[in-house]
Amino acid sequence: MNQDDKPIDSSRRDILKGALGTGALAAGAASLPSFMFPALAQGEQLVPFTDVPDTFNVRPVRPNATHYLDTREITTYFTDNDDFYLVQHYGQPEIDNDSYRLKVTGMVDNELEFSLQDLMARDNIEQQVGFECGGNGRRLFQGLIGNARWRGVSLAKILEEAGIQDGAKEIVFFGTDTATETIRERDVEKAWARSLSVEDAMQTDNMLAFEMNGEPLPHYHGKPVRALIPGWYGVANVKWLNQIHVQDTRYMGRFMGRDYVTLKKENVGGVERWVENSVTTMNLKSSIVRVTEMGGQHKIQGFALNDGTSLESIEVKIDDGPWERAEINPRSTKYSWKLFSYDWSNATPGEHTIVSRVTDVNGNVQATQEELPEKVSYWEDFGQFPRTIRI
Ligand SMILES: Nc1nc2c(c(=O)[nH]1)N[C@H]1C(S)=C(S)[C@@H](COP(=O)(O)O)O[C@H]1N2
Ligand SMILES: [Mo]
Repeated sequence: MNQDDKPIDSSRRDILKGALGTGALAAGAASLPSFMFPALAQGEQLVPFTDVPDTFNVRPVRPNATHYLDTREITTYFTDNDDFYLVQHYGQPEIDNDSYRLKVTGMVDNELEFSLQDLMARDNIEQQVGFECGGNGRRLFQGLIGNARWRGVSLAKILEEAGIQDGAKEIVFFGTDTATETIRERDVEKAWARSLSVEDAMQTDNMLAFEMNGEPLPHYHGKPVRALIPGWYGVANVKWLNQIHVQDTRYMGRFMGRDYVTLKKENVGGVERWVENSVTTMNLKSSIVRVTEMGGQHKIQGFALNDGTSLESIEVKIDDGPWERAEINPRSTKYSWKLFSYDWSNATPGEHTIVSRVTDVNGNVQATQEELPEKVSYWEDFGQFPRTIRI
């Protein structure tokens, strides 16, 4: 294992949590490079955002509840398993490792069944992958987000072993979690599921993960096995995975066809139309999450996420000033989040508006909210996010 891949000592995070807002001491932090998002050093303070209301409240993890981070507290490259955001729509099923089975069914030459042991015995792969919920956004100050080191096995190799038959179109991933859905006035029992086209499913980086930051996949994150589709919004990463089904029709379940569906105005061959799309790969996005001050020197920090395309730059703009390049954490990998840091010299007392934008190597630039198409619903909130602070 690469030394850089080691999760940061979780005790440091605890220190930081205790220190936030109190200006208390966090030993050793001052010697870390700025892009490490060190815990607050002696004399270092968080500068309060004026756009975060005092009533904004991040609750501790509770069973079956959505959990979001206080992004002002992002100080580690890997998110603690205990603080990594949580979204589940049908609850959090308990699965016994010994009786767990994953089936591969449908239009395959060989239907397969794996125990957890069977999966773990295959060639393992490990990747750093960060992702956000397709419903993440400014209303939660981007809290539905996390970055972790995942271990598992190749999805494509399992599908190859099963042998996808000609004419197959879609791979459906079923979770163990079920709920009663009322559809056209009828109550039906449905398992949580998402699908991918055969082509998307066969991408070599896709994995079935059973470890998160060096620990067995935690219950709330899909124990014992989840799909992990790097570069995609979190909704693709089906937790408590128990069946992979290959079929020749589109899968039209709620989380493909109705929820996690963005409605936006687009030009369709010269005609302005309202278009619906299922959320897929992550849009190019960055956001500022914290500002610190020490000895009059300010630092602006944030993250970027996208579909894995290399980045050209992340820039920061203060008030009506020019775009200035931020430093991107060099330990970033293709699918990790990219933390950035910008040294803000000579910040003047008063109210300021600060914003970041990310540009990829293909010249795509994160747009302002105003430049983006007119949109209904909060899915895919990836426009620039100006923040306000008081120095
Ligand atoms: N089985 C199952 N998998 C699921 C979900 C779910 O409700 N059930 N929610 C999805 C959504 S919308 C997101 S954003 C991610 C969140 O993963 P996390 O809770 O591990 O952060 O899980 C995805 N996988
Ligand atoms: Mo989500």
